[in-house]
Amino acid sequence: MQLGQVNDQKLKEVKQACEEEGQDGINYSYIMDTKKVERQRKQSIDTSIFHFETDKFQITIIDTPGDTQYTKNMMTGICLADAAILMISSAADEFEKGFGKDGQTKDFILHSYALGIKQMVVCINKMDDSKYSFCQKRFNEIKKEVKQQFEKINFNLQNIKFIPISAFLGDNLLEKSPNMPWYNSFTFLQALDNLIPVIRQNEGDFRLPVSYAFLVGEDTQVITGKVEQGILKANRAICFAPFLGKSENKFDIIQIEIQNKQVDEAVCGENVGFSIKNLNLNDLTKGSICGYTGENQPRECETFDAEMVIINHPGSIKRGYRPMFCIHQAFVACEFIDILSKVERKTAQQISNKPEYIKNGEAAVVRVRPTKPLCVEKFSQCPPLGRFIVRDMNTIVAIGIIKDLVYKQ
Ligand SMILES: Nc1nc2c(ncn2[C@@H]2O[C@H](COP(=O)(O)OP(=O)(O)OP(=O)(O)O)[C@@H](O)[C@H]2O)c(=O)[nH]1
Ligand SMILES: [Mg+2]
Repeated sequence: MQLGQVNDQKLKEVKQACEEEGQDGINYSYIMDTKKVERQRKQSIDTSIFHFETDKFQITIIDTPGDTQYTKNMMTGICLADAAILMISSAADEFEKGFGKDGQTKDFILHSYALGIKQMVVCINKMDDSKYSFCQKRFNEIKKEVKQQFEKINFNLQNIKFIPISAFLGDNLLEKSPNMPWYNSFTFLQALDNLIPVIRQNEGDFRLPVSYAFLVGEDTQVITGKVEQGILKANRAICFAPFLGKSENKFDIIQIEIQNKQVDEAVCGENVGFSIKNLNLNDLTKGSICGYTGENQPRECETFDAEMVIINHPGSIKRGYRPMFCIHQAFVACEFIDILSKVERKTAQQISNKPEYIKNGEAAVVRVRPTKPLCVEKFSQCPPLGRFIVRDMNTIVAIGIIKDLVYKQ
């Protein structure tokens, strides 16, 4: 808003919606929360995207929901990001609730780390709240606790900035806040401009996990997602894995768009949309990977060997365990068919061969079989498609990377 990049049409729509609901003033969360149900419940449910520019960067904000009910949507949002912005409320009891056992703050940090986020801007928001009113002590206490959480998982603290803000009043967003003279570091905008661009894997086979696939008109299908490796070019034949159809798995790209502008190609890291014809949308699954047809096309796996650290499990994990694996845009239950070895956490050196079970704090290499069609890659070959989070009973059980895999014949 302050950068003047929310266009008039959008503002008009938001103002009108607030008026119709009899609200006092404008609810700015409606800029991102566009669905009726999100506005009714006053919380984000799905991820939403907004583009803006600073002097230095073109930035795409992927707003993810914070409520624990929508963790899957949060994860798919994080997978699309190069860096994360964590909004923490400093208001009385709100920080404590979010940071507590049933809150989402710690999970967000762990998810981001496991999904490859290396840089984070942590905004301690609502500094205007009446109880603590721009209080330095409150900021320092929250910073200290959150910092400890990053230290626990060995997140590089040099890549994290903590900023006290009031999103409502604009304090420390574009300009230094006169209400917090004790704070002498980056504003939010400066923190964004100081992010280090992520190194792209433009080399290598083109890979794009499908975020959304939908029909436009009668016979055109649009696919959206982030190019995770290689370059997407028009006039190339593409295919998908998993592909559930019996018809030919080969499609010509008609048009590529980035931020509603037509382009000839999209390099690694871009969030794009492209159109094709003759695809039955039911032939894709959540997490289908798009690549070029040919020798190195994406393929379904039969099993994969996963190196993981067990973070949170109340008992011992044995063969037959079947938790949920969250990998790029896919959520698939996978069975532990063999625990191949227990390894040293830091060095990945083998400690024991074929242990009976593994438990909290231990690291292991486990052979895993997906219960549904799934396409993944070795971490060494394509990191974004080779890292995962294991979830069970609404918590993160383990995080890890794929060391090896066997393709389906
Ligand atoms: N006092 C104060 N309230 C704020 C500030 N920023 C946001 N709020 C209020 O906090 C509430 C939640 O805001 P949202 O923008 O919906 O928060 P969110 O993090 O997107 O929440 P989810 O979508 O559920 O994850 C709203 O009632 C806002 O008015 C602030 O700087 N100060
Ligand atoms: Mg929201």
